Amino acid sequence: MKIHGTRTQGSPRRLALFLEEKGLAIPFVPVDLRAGEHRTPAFLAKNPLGLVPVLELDDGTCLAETTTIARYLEDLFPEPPFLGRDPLERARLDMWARHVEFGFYTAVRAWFRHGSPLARALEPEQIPAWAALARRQAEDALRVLDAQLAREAFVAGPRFSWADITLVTSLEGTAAAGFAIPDDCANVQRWFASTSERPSVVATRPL
Ligand SMILES: N[C@@H](CCC(=O)N[C@@H](CS)C(=O)NCC(=O)O)C(=O)O
Repeated sequence: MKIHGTRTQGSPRRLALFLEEKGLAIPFVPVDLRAGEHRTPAFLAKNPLGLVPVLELDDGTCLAETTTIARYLEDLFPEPPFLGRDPLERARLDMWARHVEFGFYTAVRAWFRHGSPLARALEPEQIPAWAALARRQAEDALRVLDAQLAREAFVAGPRFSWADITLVTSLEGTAAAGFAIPDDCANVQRWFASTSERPSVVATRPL
């Protein structure tokens, strides 16, 4: 199997980091988003939404959506687990992963796409007011996570999980464009300082 998407960028990086943590190697096929490679007929045949990553199996079957791909890989390679060991842990991890993805990540992605000159190739009709609102939403989502990280070592509890992977990659991915963890989120800042040093995070960071 192979993963379409650039290993150090955005959502494909979530999978690269997950694979590093699991000690697995699956080849990545880089996709040049700025050149619009994800909108070509060949790519749209793999994912009609035109988004990376896509996992392509040896028989040509294609799976899109990063969390869906992570679940499939976790089913194939369960150890060590990042999506939960039993029904309650799976539900708790899923809840926090959704808080990160639909709360923080969705907002910070909208801020980036509508507010950063770096994203103009992806979002030709940038709306500055949308960026301003999304930034406030992203910061508010981080405040919810900050309260959780006051109680727990990691986003979903005592162990590093898929929720942490989504949070660290989206924070690092938008820092270069100017998104900063608010000053009143000391717990997120502490978590970020230690998580940024994990070997999997370092190994998948863009040079
Ligand atoms: N819901 C999708 C989102 C994936 C996504 O946003 N991918 C971005 C790169 S990080 C992309 O392909 N962007 C291209 C575009 O928006 O045109 C997932 O979780 O896989």
